Amino acid sequence: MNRAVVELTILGSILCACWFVFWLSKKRATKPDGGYRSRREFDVDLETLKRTVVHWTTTTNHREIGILYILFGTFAALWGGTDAMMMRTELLTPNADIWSTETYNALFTAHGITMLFFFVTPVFFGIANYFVPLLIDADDMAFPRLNAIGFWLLPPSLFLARGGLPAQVVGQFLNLFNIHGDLFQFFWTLREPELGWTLYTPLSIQSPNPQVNFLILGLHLSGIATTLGAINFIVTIAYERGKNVGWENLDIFVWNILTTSGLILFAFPLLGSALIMLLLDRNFGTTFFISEGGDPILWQHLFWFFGHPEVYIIFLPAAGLMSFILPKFAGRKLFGFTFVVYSTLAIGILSFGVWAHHMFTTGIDPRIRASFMAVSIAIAVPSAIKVFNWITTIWSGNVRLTAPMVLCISSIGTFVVGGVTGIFLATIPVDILYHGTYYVVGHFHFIVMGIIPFMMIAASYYWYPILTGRLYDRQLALFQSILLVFGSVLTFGALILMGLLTLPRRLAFYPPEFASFQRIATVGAFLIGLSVLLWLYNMLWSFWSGTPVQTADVWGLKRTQQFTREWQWFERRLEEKYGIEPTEPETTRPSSTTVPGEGSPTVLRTVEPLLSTIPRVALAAGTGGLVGTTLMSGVLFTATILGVFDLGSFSELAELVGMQGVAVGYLLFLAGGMTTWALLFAVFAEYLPGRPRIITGLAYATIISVGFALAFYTGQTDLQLLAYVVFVLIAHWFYGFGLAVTFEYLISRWQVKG
Ligand code: HEM
Ligand SMILES: [Cu+2]
Repeated sequence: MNRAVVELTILGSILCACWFVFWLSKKRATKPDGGYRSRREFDVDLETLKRTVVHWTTTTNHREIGILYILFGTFAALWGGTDAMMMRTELLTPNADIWSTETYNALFTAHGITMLFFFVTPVFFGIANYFVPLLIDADDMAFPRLNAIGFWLLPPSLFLARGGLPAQVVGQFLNLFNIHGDLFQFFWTLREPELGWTLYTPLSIQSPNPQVNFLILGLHLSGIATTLGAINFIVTIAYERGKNVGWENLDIFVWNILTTSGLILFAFPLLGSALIMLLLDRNFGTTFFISEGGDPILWQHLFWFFGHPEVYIIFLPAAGLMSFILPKFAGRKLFGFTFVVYSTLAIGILSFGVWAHHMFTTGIDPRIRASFMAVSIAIAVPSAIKVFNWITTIWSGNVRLTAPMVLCISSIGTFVVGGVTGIFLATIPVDILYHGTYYVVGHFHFIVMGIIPFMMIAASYYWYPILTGRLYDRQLALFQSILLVFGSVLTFGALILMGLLTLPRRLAFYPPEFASFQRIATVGAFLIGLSVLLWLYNMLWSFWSGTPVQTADVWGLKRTQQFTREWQWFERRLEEKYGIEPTEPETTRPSSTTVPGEGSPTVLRTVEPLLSTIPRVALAAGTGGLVGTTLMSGVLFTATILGVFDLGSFSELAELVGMQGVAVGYLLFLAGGMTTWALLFAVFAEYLPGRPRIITGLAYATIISVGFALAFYTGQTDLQLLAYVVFVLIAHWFYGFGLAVTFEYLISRWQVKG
């Protein structure tokens, strides 16, 4: 199949559908008097169109540039996502029969580059552009025009980086109309590069595809754009803070953007230099990265000196959003705020000292390797500090399960999986085994998918009222979030499992025994795709048709004193523009306190009484079980003497655990009666019929006697069988009686609600 045409068609169709949803929702949006708009109100005249275009292309307002960034990043995500879906489609079958192997190579290269450079950082820059000035009480960014330049460099760099694809399609159209000639040579020679996002030398030097040069230039340009943005954020946060905003009360998201910008400032210029060296090697005969006169490994050092900090450049803003949004729905402020800030700064510094963990298998000096292993494992500590603080925030909070909260909680889980698999990979022996396998792909996708887009989507829901003045469809959002989490765990969980079986990555084909794993991963990926489309639909449709906000305190943040500056700004604006008066909540409580019984009702406080009862309930059940089994044993012995029950069958119980003997079997029986069955009774007694509890005990015993009768049946027939069944039943009733009565007595004596 012709991938270039297919890909552009898919992308084009998604964009057209987006436009259609947007248009339709506008048309359907009711007017204040309840009626629909007339057709005339829709027609846009040329003048307005021109004005809008000029306005949006020349704006220097931080909020508008923020929106442009977000739109650009979303477009890139759809493009990179289409690449991902096409890869997963190829991997449905063991052979490379849907696309060619070359196409697959081009797909993962384009996917990685588009996602990392053109999706993640632009979207985070967009969010930061919009909200950082509001959060620090600044009028705008420090350099508004630089801000605009930073954004407008991005579309040309994306075009340079991915121009191979449209060029290929144009070439095919020219062929269709039989147009040839030197002038158009360009369209037949450009192909999407097949190098991997790491552009490893010597392959990237030897590749004859001229598109590689454009890719290098595009990446260089995007690096300049990113560095400009970072400088702007640093200066804005340092110098543009309002009167009441000091370093001590800077919001956590702002801290993260500041650290990220610092990392960018040191990492991206280095990438820029390395890219220029690569360009010189390719076109002007220098030998930086060539074996004769240079060293291909040098590229890896330079690239990963940028590349590892890049990992944190894309992760830290997501961590900032988590630390920012999670407390709002946990009803208490972030636990251990200062620790989270210091952990962010520590990550920022340590991230420059671990790059060689990507090069453990290149034959570098083992002593150097060992020290890089140590630092790589150490960097897990600040990340773990964050995780513990997030968990504690939830633990001591009063959780509201909104869509953003579902995404926050899930992200903690996926981040832990991504992080822990990363610590394994940082260990040299493990890395030697799993380097270049799906284990690596699974590991990093648990992060690049499992926290980065999750948190972007959480933020899009959380701030949607500020961005649009309307509410999104909350039901759909909840469904979409759960689907996204489910799809991600399915896809990338399957990848980790295939990786454990050491399936090599970056290949369009694989041994047939991996087919079911691969199919599961593809199904999961399509679920992710579907959920992203649902998100897009929700965002676009609610833009015109969502319920307009009636109050600035959409999330009830005032109640827990977390009505942060961006919402205060929104409140002022609603009042100025629409005369919506600020609201006051009926009750407020501090967002955290050490006084017991005050502050938000916590998970801890609801769980605590339960926790303290568990040991006593268990003890009561165990004692009840002992009394019950003792009574039951009496009946069983009687039955044995009468010849309707065979004590020998206890030895079968012993064989189950690999031992022998009737006595061992009997002890096991006793233990089971005191633990498993007794505890099950304690848990489910509530749901069984019958009061007082003796009846419940008898009902329970009757149910479990069926299993016993089957398990201990030794071929009795006729009357003997009847007697066997009757004895089993009576034995169990004794058990149930002893259990229930003892249990009831003990828990009422200890005054536990059982
Ligand atoms: C819809 C969700 C996604 C799916 C189904 C997906 C799928 C894939 C697949 C199949 C590969 C190639 C594996 C191989 O053969 O080696 C890959 C590689 C990669 N993906 Fe994703 N991906 C997704 C989202 C993302 C996101 C959100 C990012 C970054 C923010 C990302 C970054 C990367 C990178 C950097 C590579 C490595 C490319 C290379 O080997 O050069 N992916 N992905
Ligand atoms: Cu790294």
